Amino acid sequence: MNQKVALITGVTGQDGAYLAELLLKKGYAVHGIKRRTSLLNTDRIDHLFHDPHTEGKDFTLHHGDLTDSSSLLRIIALVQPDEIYNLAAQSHVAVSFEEPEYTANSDGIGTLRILEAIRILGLEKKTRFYQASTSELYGLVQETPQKETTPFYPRSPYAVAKLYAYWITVNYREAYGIYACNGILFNHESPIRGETFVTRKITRAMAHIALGLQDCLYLGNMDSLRDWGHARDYVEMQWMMLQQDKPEDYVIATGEQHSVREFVNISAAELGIEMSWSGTGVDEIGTVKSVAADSAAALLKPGQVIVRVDPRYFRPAEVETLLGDATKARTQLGWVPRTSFAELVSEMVLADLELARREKESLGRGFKVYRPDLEAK
Ligand code: NDP
Ligand code: GDR
Repeated sequence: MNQKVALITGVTGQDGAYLAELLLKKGYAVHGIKRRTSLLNTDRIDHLFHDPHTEGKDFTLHHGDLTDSSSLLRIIALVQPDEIYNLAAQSHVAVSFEEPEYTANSDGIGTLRILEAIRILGLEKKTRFYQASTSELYGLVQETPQKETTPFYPRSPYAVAKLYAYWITVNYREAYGIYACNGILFNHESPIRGETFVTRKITRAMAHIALGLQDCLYLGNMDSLRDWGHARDYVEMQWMMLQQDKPEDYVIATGEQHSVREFVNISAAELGIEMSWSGTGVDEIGTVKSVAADSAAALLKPGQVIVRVDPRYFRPAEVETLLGDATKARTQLGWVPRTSFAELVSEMVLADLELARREKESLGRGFKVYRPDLEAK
C-alpha cells in the first residue's frame, strides 16, 4: 500500500506536535509548515526529527506562513498531500484584541489560502482538509450544552476570524466537493500547552510557588467556566474525521465543566496545598489554608496569599461559559475522551514541578531564568 502523506500547518504548536507523533506512528509521511523565527522554536517536535542527510524522510519541515499564499502553494504543490490539517493560527483570544487584523489575516484568510491552493492545484479529489474550528464560535452561548447545531455568537476578533474559516470550509466542501471538515474543539490542554493559556499559567505558577520561586499568581476572570480535555485525546479525533466516507463537522468535548478557580484548587491540591478564598471580583484572594507536611510545597505557610486578581487579564468581551456535547462524535465515530479532568491537571502539575525543580537547580548555580509568562497576557 502507498504511504499516506499528511501536511500539518502549525506543527510547532501543542496540537501539531501531538498530531505529528500520532500520524508518524500510523506510518504516514508527515510534512509540517513552520514559520521563520529568529530563534528556533521547534522544542515540541525535536524528538520527532530525523537528520535528512542520514536517515529516512518521514518527517519534513518546510518554511511557510498562513499569511503568504506563495509559500502555501509551493509547499502543497511539492508535497501533494492526501490530508491537510490546518492547525496554524494566532490562537490566543486576549492577544486577538490587540492584533485583530493579523488574527483575521492568519486565522480567517489563511484558511481560504489553503483551500484555494487545493483548488488551483487541481487536488479537490485527492486532498482531504481538516480545519481547527473552536468552541469560541459559540461565545455568548445560545444553548447549553453546545453541539453542532447550536447557533454561533463569536465574542473576539479571534472567534470572528475562526467563524470565517468555519464557513469557508463548509463553502468549499459544498461548492467544489472537497472533503473538508471542521472539528469544533473545546479547550484542550497538556504539559506542552502554551504558557500563557490559563491552565498552563496556573500549573507553572503553582509549581514555582510551591518551590519558593514565585510569590503570587495573578489571574483575570476566576469565574470563567470551560470544558477542558487532553490534547492527546483530541488529535485522534482530528485524524478520525478525515477517515470517513463523507466529510462532516464534529464537536469534540468532554461534557464536563470547571471554573478557573477550581482549576487552581485542584492544581494546588496536587502539590499538597489546600486553598481558601475570600473577597470578590478584583479583590478576590487565594490563600494557603494548609500544606501537607511531606509535600513539595512544605515550605509554604498557612495564611500566605498566593493568588490575586489583576484586571489586566480581563478581556474586552468575555466568554463566560462553555460546555460541549460530543454525542455525534461518540455515536458516529466511537470517539471518547480517555483522560479525566483530574488526570489532566495532575499530569500538567507534575510536569511543571519537574521543570521548576530543574530551574531551581540552575538558579542555585547562579543562572538567571527568564519568565515572560509572568508578564504576558
Ligand atoms: P498553538 O498556539 O499551540 O499553535 C499554533 C501554531 O500555529 C504554532 O505552530 C504557530 O507557530 C503557528 N502559527 C501561528 N501563526 C502562524 C502563521 N501566520 N503562519 C504559520 N503558522 C502560524 O495552538 P494549539 O496547538 O493549541 O491549537 C491548534 C489549533 O487549534 C489553532 O488553530 C487553535 O486556534 C485551534 N484550537 C485550539 C484549541 C485548544 O484548546 N488548544 C481549541 C480549539 C481550537 P509558532 O510556534 O511559530 O508560534
Ligand atoms: P480560551 O483559553 O480563551 O478559552 O481559548 P485561555 O486559557 O486563554 O482562557 C480561558 C479562560 O480563562 C480566563 N482567564 C485567563 N486566561 C488567560 N489566558 N490568562 C489569565 O490570567 C486568565 N485568568 C482568567 C479567560 O478570561 C478565559 O475565560 C483557548 C485557545 O486555545 C483558543 O485558541 C481555543 O480556540 C479555545 O481555547 C477553545
